[in-house]
Amino acid sequence: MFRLKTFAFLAVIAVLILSACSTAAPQETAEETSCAPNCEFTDMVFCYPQLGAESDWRTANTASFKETAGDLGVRLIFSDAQQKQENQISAMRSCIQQGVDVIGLPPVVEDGWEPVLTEAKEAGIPVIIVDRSVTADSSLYASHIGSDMFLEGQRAADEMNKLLPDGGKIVELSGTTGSGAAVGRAEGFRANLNDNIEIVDSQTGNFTTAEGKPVMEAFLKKYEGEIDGAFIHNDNMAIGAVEAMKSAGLEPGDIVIVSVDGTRGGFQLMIDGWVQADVECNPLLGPQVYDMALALMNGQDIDREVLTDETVYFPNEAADLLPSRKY
Ligand code: GYE
Repeated sequence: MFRLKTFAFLAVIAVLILSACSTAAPQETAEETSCAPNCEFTDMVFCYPQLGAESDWRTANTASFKETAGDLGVRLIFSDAQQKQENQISAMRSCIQQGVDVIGLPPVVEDGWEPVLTEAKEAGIPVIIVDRSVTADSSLYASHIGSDMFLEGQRAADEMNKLLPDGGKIVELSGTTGSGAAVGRAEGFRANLNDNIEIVDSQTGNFTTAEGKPVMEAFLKKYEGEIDGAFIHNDNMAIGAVEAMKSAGLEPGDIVIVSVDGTRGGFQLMIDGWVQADVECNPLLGPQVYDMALALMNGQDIDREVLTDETVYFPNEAADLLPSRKY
């Protein structure tokens, strides 16, 4: 009995010592990174608390960060917050505790990041806001790399104006409520939409196919025969919306659709005649973000805002371009 207790006691001590060793990484800061100014990618521990896996855009974004880390030799600490801000915040706190070199944050929503950004700043860990924006003061983070969501909304409206030159009634399937992507696209769209086009309803489909479908079903019931067009904030929701339109017996073009992302799914919808314009949003941000993270580790100057160069895709080129699409 005594021996058993002694053994158990020693075992507990051993586990405690081992776990202390594995979590007690040195607290490095950007300025104090010991390799600066000659840090290489193989010196970098990079934290990416991904916001979720809600869309093909997101899957491609995750793949870009994982594959590029593998190619460069960056040590990536990756997590998936399942579209919950509190999960992203705790993943960030864990990275701060581990003393990572740089954090890339793709924020699920815009508000509420001040406390954790302040904690990162106090720990000397630079944060690059990736993809969507935050409302926090820009002194709390190093830079933002991502799309101009307002411009995407404007581009979507320009296409809707061309599709409905005599005006009409449209619905909007918007992205996650409170996300920089949904807010920017909605505002940009309204800024450029012609006065003779009326947005009769707007509901969120949370950027997913599964949630986009019932939203469109409800629109079709509520405004039977009245809808001329739909602005849909991403291709995955467009896929769900088209399923609803098919079930309701609609044909391609009965309701014109402008979507966003330019994923393979969106290209297929253009080829099949359902989507008339797809505003590009590029998820392949890994290489750019790691380059900036390395510059930060080496104490170099960086741009405080880097917006992705994007375009609009149309059905007439969709079949030719689809085979070369990376996402
Ligand atoms: O458009 C959508 C994804 O934040 C730009 O998030 C991103 C958006 C993208 O779920 O498909």
